[in-house]
Amino acid sequence: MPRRILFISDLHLEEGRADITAALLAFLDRNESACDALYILGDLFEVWIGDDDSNELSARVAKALRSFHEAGADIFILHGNRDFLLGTDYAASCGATIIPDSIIITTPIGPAIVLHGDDLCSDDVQYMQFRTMVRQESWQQDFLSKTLSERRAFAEQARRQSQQATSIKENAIMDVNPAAVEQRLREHGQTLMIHGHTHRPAIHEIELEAAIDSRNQARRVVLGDWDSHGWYAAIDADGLVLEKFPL
Ligand SMILES: [Mn+2]
Repeated sequence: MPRRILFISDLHLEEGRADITAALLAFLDRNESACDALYILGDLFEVWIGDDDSNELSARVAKALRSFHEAGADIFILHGNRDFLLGTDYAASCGATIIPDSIIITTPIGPAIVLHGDDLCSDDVQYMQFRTMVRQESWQQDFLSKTLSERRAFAEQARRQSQQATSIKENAIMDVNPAAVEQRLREHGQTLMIHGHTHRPAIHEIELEAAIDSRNQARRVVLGDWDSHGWYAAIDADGLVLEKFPL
């Protein structure tokens, strides 16, 4: 049983944001040897076009994660909607294991379901179609067989289209669908959910429509994106906290 678990997501690391990379390295330093497991719940990187696209940023991050792992923490990486192509080669270089979306984990306060959260935004039909396409093994194999410059061009175009679409979509569509949340909890028989993606950090106490495992309430923890602040959730025997710190 891990004694202290940390959760982060949505760092959106990129060359142009050296401050966020520095904040991650400092965060790892502060928590080294004081953490048994680190869960990265998606969008560690702003863009990921394949493990063969090696660069200074990914090498630095891998080195820092690896030494964090060697100091005693298991590291788990879950795919986000931006870095879903992050592969087992890169994860291995980080001393990390890739875990599937909506997996149940053990924590000092009981089991929890962890996920990126993008597939809870089910009102965004257009995005859900895109997600289904790019999560297919065949699509990914085809994409990864293209040259790096072809992949870069595709990623840039997808990003522009997503930004345009996001600016005209209603605010509510961009958040999770409450029925999808309860359904996901019920499918897995869980009453604690931790995710990122929406950039709306909060701890939500949910009154369930119908009891799950004889409980009428569930808790949904939303991690924050790293921008002006870094965000993390921590669980130990004393409970769960959601914290932020200035970058
Ligand atoms: Mn995301």
